Amino acid sequence: MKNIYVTQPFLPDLGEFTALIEEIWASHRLTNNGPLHQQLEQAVAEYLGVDHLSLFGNGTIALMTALRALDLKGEVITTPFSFVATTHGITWNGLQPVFSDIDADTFNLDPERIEAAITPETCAIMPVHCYGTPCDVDAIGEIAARHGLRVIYDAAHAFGVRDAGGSVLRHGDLSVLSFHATKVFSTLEGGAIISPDAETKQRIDRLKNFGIVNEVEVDGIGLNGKMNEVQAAFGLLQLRSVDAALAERARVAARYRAAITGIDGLSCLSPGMAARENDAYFPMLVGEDYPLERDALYEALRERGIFARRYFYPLISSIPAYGDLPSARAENLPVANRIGAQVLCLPIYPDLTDEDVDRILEAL
Ligand code: T4K
Repeated sequence: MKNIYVTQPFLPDLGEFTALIEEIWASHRLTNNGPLHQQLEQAVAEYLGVDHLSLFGNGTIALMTALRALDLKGEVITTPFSFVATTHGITWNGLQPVFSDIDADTFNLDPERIEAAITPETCAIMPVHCYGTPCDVDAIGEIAARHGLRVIYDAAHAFGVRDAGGSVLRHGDLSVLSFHATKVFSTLEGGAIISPDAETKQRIDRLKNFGIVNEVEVDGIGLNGKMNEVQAAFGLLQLRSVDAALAERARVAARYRAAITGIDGLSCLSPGMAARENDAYFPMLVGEDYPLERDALYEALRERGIFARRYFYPLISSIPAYGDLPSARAENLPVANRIGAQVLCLPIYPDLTDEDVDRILEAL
């Protein structure tokens, strides 16, 4: 029986990709804001309904650049329930991460706990729209305004997610996307920063290109965060079928949800937390009423060729680099610790067939 992994990227037509690669060959333009990069930047911004977007070579460099662009010093309040890149981006900027607990219904930062974590050293909040579920952006925005803090959303999971007012990426000072191969929309590796205005976008575009202004001027300490033409070519083709891919993800999620509500001890996030969801992940919680503990279920599924993943276990606050921080103590993060011990992300991707889903449900 074939193995089923937590995700599988959907690939564009190889003939169409080859045609674009031939264009790249003919032009000899491989990177540094080439024509396909320019096309993709505009096309992704249009698709998402945002005005100012900068493409990046990956999401982690985009996170690092976003924090750098705001010229921050001090502590950044963030979630322990995410991929390690969220906190690493903070630390690579010489900033101090401070972990704050999550909400049990959304798995995103709990605004009340953010407020309690603020000190005179706090300069910013970095929430994550975890699994693509929007954060409580109004409460976070209000807290940030009251305390004079910047907000940088790690929106790595939130491609295409909309709330009642439009793209969820418009909130905060900056939002950062990932276009990794495992994401809803991919450029092989890739990412983007959404800026509120043209001036901020220009600062970010310079920072991702070493700080270069022109042949003789370098403004600030930039890095190399650029996306190349091959990545952009892949992205242009992916964008054409992203709506179809989202529809297929919704099909899988609906099938899981309908069945899982009938299995004692298993629960999943409520649908409808965004006006438009992206079903980037399908997390479920393995509760006490289920006959197996989460890790035993994870192993039992593996034995059946089903590679679900424990995103996000261990918590970022539990890895050696961060485990000694005062905010990393388990008593400070009771909800994140509980969810981290119970969560299991089931396979979800456009090409997962109804038969595959039924095989997974049968195993559960
Ligand atoms: N912030 C958040 C909240 C994030 O979740 C991430 C990335 C970032 C920031 C950083 O963005 P990037 O710098 O990555 O753009 C994966 C991804 O590598 C990572 O991008 C992602 N989050 C994280 C949640 O998941 P792994 O170590 O679990 O990936 P891996 O290699 O085990 O892949 C999972 C499964 O996907 C494999 O079993 C098979 C399948 N797969 C994977 C790849 C890479 C494929 O079928 N094809 C592939 O090419 O981290």
